[in-house]
Amino acid sequence: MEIPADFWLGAATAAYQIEGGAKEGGRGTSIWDVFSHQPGTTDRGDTGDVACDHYHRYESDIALMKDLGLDAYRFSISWPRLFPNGSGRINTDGVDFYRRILEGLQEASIRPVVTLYHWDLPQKLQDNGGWMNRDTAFRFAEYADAVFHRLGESVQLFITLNEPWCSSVLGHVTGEHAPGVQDYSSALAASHHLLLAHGTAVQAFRESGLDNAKIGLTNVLTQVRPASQTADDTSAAVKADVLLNRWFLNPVLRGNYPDLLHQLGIHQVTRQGDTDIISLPIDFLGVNYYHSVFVRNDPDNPLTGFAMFESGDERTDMGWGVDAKGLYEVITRVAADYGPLPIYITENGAAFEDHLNAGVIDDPKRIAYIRSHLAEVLHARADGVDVRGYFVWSLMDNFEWAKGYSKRFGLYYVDYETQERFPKASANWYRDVITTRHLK
Ligand code: IFM
Repeated sequence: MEIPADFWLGAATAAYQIEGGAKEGGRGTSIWDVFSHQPGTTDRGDTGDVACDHYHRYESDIALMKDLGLDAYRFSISWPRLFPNGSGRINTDGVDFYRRILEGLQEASIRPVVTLYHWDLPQKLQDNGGWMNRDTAFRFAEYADAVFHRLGESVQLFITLNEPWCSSVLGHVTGEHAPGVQDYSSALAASHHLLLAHGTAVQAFRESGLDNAKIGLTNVLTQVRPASQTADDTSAAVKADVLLNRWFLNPVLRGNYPDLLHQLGIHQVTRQGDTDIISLPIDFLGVNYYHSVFVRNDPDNPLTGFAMFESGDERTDMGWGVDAKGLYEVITRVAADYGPLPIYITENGAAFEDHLNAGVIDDPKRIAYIRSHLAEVLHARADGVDVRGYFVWSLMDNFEWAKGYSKRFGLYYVDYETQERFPKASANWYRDVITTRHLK
C-alpha cells in the first residue's frame, strides 16, 4: 500500500508523561504532581517527577525522531512550566525550553504539532475549582495567547485540548485521573468549561494573526456497536455514542449539545453565547483511537443504563480490544456526519509487555497493531475521507497516568533506571515504512 507524499507520519508524546524536571526551570505544580503523590492513585506510587527525563534529554530525543525520519512530532506544552501560578507572570525559562525544542525540530526538518493542554492544569487554578470554575476557561485563553505570540511562528498545527472526555469523565466522574473528583455534575461543568476554553483559544488564535499554523481539537473517539439488534441494545448504543463521542463533537462542529446532555443538565452551566464561541470554525479535527466497544442495555447500571464490552478477541496490555476496522468506521462516520473536515489521527498505538534482551526488543504485536490501523486510515483516505496524517502513540515508553510506568506504548523502550532508549522492532519497522512510503 503506497503512502501519499503529503500524508504525515509522526509520533506523539505529552509533557507530564515524558518531561520530568518537575521542580526545575521555574515550573509550577500541576494537578498531576499533586494527584500522583497521593497514596493509591497510581500503580506502585509512580509519579512524573522524572519520567523520561526529556527535560534534559530533548536533544538526543530529537535525534531519535530524526533517525526515524518522522514527518511530524506532536508534543504538549506544560501550562505550569509557562505560568507557574496558572496566570500572571510568564516564566521565560519555560518559554526558552520549548523554543529550543522547536528549533531542534526545525533543524531536523520535523514539523511541530503542539498540544496546549494535555491534562496538566496548574494546581493554583485547581485551588480555585479548576475546570469546575468557568474562570479557568479564560485563564486558558491567556495562556494560549502567550504561546501563540511567543512560540507560534514555527508551529504547524495547534491542538487546543487533548481528549476533553478524559479530563471530564476520568478526572471528575470516576476520579481515576487528576484531580480525582467523583461527582457527575462537576464533570458536566468541567466538560463545558473545557470546551469554552477551546473556543476562547481558537478566538485568540484567529486574533493573533498567525497565518503559518492551523488550529484544531483532539477528541478520543470510540466506535460503538450494539451487542444485538434488539431495540433495547440499539438504543443503548445510541446513548453510549452520545456519551463517548458526540458530547464533545456536536458542540464544536454543530454548535449544540446532544439532547441527552440537556436532559443531564448541561444548561445549568451554559450561558448565552457560549456555544457560538465553542463552535468557532476549526481547521482540523484530531482523532485519537484505541479500541471499540459493544454496548448492551443494562437497567442495573444506575449511572448510564448500559454496559460496555471490548470488541475483538485480542487484547492489548491495557485490556482494550484490537479492532482496526473500528478506526475506519469512526473516521468515515465523523467525515459523513460532521464533514467536510480535515482529520489527523493524533494518537493510535498499543501497550504490550516488552522484554529487553541484549538491547533487542521484539514487539510483533505492536507492529501488527500499528500496521493494521494505519492500513485502515489509508483505506479511509482512499475512500474519500480527508485524513492527512497519523501519529503513533507514543514515541517512547512513558508515564501512563494512573498505570504509572507499568504500561509501555513506545516505539522506543525506556530503561527507567538508566534513562537509556532502545529502538523496539516497531521503531525499525516504522522507520522503514516512513523511508519507503510503503505499507507492507
Ligand atoms: O497515554 C495516553 C495519552 O496521554 C492520551 N491518550 C491515550 C494514551 C494511552 O492511554
